[in-house]
Amino acid sequence: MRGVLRALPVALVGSVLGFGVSSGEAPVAAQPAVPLVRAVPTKVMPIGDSITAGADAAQGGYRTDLWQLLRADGRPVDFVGSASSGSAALADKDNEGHGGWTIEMIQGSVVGWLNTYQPDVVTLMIGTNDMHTDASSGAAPGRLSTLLDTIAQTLPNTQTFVSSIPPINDELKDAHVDAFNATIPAMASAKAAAGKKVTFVDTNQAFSNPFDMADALHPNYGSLSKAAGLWYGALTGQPLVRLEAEQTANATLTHVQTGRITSASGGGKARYIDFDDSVVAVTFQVPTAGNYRIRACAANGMGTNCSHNVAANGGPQSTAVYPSYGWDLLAVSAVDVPLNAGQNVVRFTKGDCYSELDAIDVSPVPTA
Ligand SMILES: [Ca+2]
Repeated sequence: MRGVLRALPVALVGSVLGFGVSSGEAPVAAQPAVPLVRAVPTKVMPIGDSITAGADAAQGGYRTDLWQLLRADGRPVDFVGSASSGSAALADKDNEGHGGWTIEMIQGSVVGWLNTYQPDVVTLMIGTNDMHTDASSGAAPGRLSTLLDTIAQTLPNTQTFVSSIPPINDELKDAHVDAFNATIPAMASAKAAAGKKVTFVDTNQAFSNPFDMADALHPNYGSLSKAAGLWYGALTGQPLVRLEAEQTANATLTHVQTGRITSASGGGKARYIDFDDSVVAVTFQVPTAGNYRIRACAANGMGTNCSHNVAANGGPQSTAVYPSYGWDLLAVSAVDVPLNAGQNVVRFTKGDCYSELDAIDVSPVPTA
């Protein structure tokens, strides 16, 4: 599987990270939709409903951490749209997320948006309100197909990434969600085969636990942070692997506390990394030696920049610096470290003041 953790026998320590690289598989040479280098910023238009507008603690949906991940690479990017929402963690708040909107409502406005803002990339996640309000949710795939065709006809060079939608905490409605989501991969493939720039992104997998939802319809911030990593992988061609800092399958915690925090990624964080001997030692395996990018996702409510010291395998110490966005939000800080083929231990220790480590996102250092 691409970019996901594989469960391992207990005898092996830590997780094995796969990054879509396997022997015999031809490398994909396509330029990422949001590249590292571009003369002008890549314009990204997030289109959707309240989940995209931001019904979570950060009021920015997946946009908050997608923005942070793209910026952590230094990618020139410009979110565009007629709406604006988000917290201090999201510097570029422009979007086309519209609370309560169905696919048909997006259809009614999308041509105007596209002509006005001329996005290079569209991220589209829509259909939850169709499942929630429409007894004929079976018509939703046809409407989504029409919407994708409209986008492709209006801006043929724009790359559209269409996502599955999150679950709904209602058995009947969630069955409709599953049926709707199941139609999207083949729909996207058929558009692509017809020369339209459409790619499927399965972000539904980020919302697999009951605590991933803030309410019946809306994912919470932590799970939207997971979804942001999936969007990032699609837009950059560089899949991330997320390792939850609080989970003992990933990390050995010394003089650190954990606890259930329902809004956090994975339902918890490594907290009170506040002593000289506090350590979060994240252990995992990578298939090949090289330089890897660790995106540390940490909460900082101290009102000033705080940091962790980060070192891989006892090597040189780097510093992950986190702006203060509050204890319920995350700041994403990238640190590049050399890793060995096989097992690695990346240690996080107390730096300036105090931050809570929620998760790390790992990939080889991107080159495009
Ligand atoms: Ca976590």
